[in-house]
Amino acid sequence: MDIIENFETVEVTTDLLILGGGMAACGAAFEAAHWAKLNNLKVTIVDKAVLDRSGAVAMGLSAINLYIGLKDGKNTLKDFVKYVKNDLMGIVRDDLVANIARHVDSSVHLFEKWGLPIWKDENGNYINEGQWQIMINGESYKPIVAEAAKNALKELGKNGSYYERVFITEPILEDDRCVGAAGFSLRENKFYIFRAKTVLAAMGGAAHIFRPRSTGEGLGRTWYPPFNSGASAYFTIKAGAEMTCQEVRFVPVRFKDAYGPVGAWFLLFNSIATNAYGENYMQTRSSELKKWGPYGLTNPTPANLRNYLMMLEVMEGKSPIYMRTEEAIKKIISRAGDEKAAKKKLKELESETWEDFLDMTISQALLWASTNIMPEEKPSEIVACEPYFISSHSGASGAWISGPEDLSPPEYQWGYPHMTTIKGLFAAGDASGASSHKFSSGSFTEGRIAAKAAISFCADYPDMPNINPEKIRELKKEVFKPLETFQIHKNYSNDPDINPNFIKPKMFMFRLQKIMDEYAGGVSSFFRTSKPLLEKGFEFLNFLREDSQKLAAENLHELMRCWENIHRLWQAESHIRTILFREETRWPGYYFRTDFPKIKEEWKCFVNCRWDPETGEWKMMKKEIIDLV
Ligand code: SFD
Ligand code: AMP
Repeated sequence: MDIIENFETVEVTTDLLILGGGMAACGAAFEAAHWAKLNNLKVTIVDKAVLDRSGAVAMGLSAINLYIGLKDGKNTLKDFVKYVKNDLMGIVRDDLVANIARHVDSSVHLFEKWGLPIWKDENGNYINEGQWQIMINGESYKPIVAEAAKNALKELGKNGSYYERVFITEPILEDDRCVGAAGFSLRENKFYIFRAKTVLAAMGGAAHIFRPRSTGEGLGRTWYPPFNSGASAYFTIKAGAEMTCQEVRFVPVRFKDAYGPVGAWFLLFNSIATNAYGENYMQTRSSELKKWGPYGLTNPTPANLRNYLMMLEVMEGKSPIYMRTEEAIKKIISRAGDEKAAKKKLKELESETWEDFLDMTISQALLWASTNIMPEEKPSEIVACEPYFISSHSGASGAWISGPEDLSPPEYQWGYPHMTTIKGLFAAGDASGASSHKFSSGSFTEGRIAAKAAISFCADYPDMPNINPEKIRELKKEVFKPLETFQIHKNYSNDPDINPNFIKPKMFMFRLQKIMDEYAGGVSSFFRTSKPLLEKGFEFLNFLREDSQKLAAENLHELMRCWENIHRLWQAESHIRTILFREETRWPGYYFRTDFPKIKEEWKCFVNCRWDPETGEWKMMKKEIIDLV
């Protein structure tokens, strides 16, 4: 009997299908429920995990990194757009950044209403970490937001539903329109076909494409969650959508080995980082910034240039690099007043600094405890980590989406806001590109904007599309093929992981990471790459693509791992192709093209790419940057 016969095919029909259960997806469900109720439409959300603790906010967060504060006149949208554009070295869509920013405050107010504790001063105002970031007690951030999304769906009665532990593998297209998705349950023998009038991709970014610093004993510890594995990029690429900024990966600077974020230290506690000899490299190397166009000379220095100055120190042998926590705390305490006030302040700081990690990167607190680090006494090492694909922080890779009618120039507007170039397919959060710095709040907000537009798409296209049954049979075969491969060949060797007839997903992932690390400028290559290296890496990637046909899974969990790695492979391929195409170095602290070591005016443009589902060919394109501010 064929393995697939063991799997029941479950067909779900809905109007709006939301893929993913993270910040963008929860925002989408919340907003869609309102409009769906008015139009008697169905909304369905599908997450590979459990909404309460899935995605990048699973562990919680200690700050909301995008809050404009429009009602208090704290900031202007124009200032924010300028800030984001500068941080990305000129490469952003002003229309998208502004569209998210003009709505984000209302999302933050909702979070507070739903019970998220936001730090306040004695006058009841939010406490800022930096100009755009506000502090929260955020260990329960995700359950709070997920509860609101689920409650909103409940309001729809039988028209609102969510599926958890269902892994989405493939888009389904009919006549150039996205009409659904295929997936499988991680707990039951069920194959899912979701048929929809419109689909919103919100399956997050991608980790574990480059070899992480944490290997061996530390494997699985990354900054971005290892369970975000490139599903959004894969889904939109495979649907034939135009992608943008696939070269703009994000290299975060983090506390070494446990990946604790640095923002609170730099912005709230005003710490500095130094090399091993106590030199503040942001000062000693400031002349380097002049080489990087107007971007290097503005305040704050773009994230990638902050990285770059640190990387230069490391390459000169001046590491370890330290976050000078002890100096920062000393300075704050010295301003406290008398001895009693100083003691009180120290206690306060002690709890704030530990909570910063306990709220979002618990392992960093564990590492501090296990290595006898008390931040008030001893500095902590920081490093530039392996690259990630995340457009919601200071990266930008994702689908090329239509902008809002009232803000976007015609070149950036072809239909419903936040719809990709494929009819009926929308994208938000890490899934949509060129609108960085949205973070948790902006991703939730973008989900809301995209879902509202997707609901109006349903109203304009009221007929439910059909899916060819032959296509469903083919998809089912394809999805479960790794289970079959394992069953056919498992008795050839004694070790289930080693067999000449197949490759297990873990080994596959290691090979992908090695290629990316050594040829596309990962940690071991000091983030440097070049045409010859990329071309060689591409050759190996082609072998890996051939071997993806031989992926084997012993059980449903491993089947998910197989598909995660196929998704990663496509993210990796689009990345290599795009880095190769852009013949300059624009973000030296993200990757450095040694053969084109400078920033060039002629490359002040987006690089977009598209995989054609008809021909299987890739096309690379330059797209104009149209500045609105
Ligand atoms: O400072 C499938 N982020 C921070 N944002 C902030 O606002 N403040 C902070 O303090 C932040 N910090 C931070 C952050 C992230 C992490 C990991 C840490 C620290 C340690 C960034 C935000 O979290 C991020 O911007 C948003 O969460 C992005 O939202 P979205 O919706 O694009 O992605 P998601 O939340 O990760 O959700 C993805 C969902 O997709 C599911 N999924 N479902 C079905 N099938 C598949 N094949 C799927 N693949 C994935 C996931 O399960 C998940 O539900 S600081 O360090 O930056
Ligand atoms: P991180 O902890 O690095 O994810 O950063 C959290 C927030 O602080 C993000 O909005 C970053 O852009 C910002 N940030 C982090 N470090 C700095 C810095 N040195 N200068 C300015 N902004 C920073």
